[in-house]
Amino acid sequence: QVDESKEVESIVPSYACQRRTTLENHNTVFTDALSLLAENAELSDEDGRGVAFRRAAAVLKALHSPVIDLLQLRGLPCLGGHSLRVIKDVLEHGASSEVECTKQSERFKALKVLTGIFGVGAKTAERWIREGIHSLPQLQDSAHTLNRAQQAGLEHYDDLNQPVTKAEGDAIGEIVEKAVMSVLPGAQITLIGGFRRGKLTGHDVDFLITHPEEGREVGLMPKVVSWLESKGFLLYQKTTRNSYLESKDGPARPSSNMDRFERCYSIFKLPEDAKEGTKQTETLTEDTPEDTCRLTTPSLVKDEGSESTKRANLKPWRAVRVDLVVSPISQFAFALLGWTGSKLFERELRRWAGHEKAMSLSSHALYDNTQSKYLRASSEEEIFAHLGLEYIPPSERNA
Ligand code: DGT
Ligand code: MG
Repeated sequence: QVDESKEVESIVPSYACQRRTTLENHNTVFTDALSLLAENAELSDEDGRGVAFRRAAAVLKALHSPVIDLLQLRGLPCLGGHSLRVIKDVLEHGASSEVECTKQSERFKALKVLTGIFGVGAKTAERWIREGIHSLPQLQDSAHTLNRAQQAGLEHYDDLNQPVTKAEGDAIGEIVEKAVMSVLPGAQITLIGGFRRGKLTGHDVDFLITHPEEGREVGLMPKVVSWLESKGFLLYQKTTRNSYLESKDGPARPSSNMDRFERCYSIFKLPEDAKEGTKQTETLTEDTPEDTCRLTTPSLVKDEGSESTKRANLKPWRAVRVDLVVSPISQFAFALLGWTGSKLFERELRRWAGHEKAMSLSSHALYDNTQSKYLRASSEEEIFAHLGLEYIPPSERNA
């Protein structure tokens, strides 16, 4: 008996970064349920519970067949009592009562609507809900002054809540490449985030920019942003020095060459014809009635269904969230690994590094606490090797 459970456990190792998780998920009915509870926990400032549900979902995503019996789960890691109850409920009744209840709760619905605004986090949404604001019209009627990001988020609410396709991501890639090449020839642009993992849609498009000569990337971001702005491609942008290092997950103290790490959160104005251009080169034009789709999607922000709203939505462009990150070449491999995701895969990599190897991993560096030194790497493969992990390619990091 004991041996048998050990056998199963060795098949599914407990850290997500030790497993290969493709996009082929045989257990979506369970993972959707667990992900929704994770989301609800995260929106309710219960990160611990959130991670527990995410880990449970990730284990089911890594299985090679659908779960049809609880006995199949014997010996699997990361499945706590609560997650098992949810899975059992789904197995027995086709749905989890807790999930259905959460989905229908006014609080969850309001949190979803409000955090659906770019620039609004769980804390802000929570505060508004306490004041009785549950919807976008209520927010607009309230006396709240929104910051610049939130104003842009509200203005482009419908577009930003519509998934970004790979074709749109590629079209934006071409624009970003043009911008970067005209301000720094020789620079390199890499698509990161979910699209690098092979996802077909995403909530944004993420790019990592570097230059093969260390130091040449300094000052690049403002130039790229100016170029994009001058061509009318940006509806909103905020450039920051990466503050991730100061968070609890980063290494204790950044070394001086880390100060260059810059990030730009933006909202792109993607012309419809730019998108069509990429589509044609990829698959020949497949006539997706995207404008029609947008027409029938009722705008939550504006006066629903009025003729003027419909006309306003018939615009020749669409708003898309785009994140740009610039990294010096010496940190490129760490940035690439850190920004490819998934979020859980990243979290598990850092947990593995800290708990199993006494190392601190960030998107900038890997520090070995035992040897008291930084470990260099010029490829993701080298970082996995430093960590004593088998290399997992991006398409298998979909934990
Ligand atoms: P999506 O966009 O919904 O398809 O999903 P992803 O996987 O592209 O997620 P996204 O765009 O939020 O972030 C991409 C990856 O970048 C994510 O897996 C973790 C990482 N990441 C996000 N924000 C930060 C940050 O502030 N600092 C660092 N170091 N990494 C971040
Ligand atoms: Mg993304």
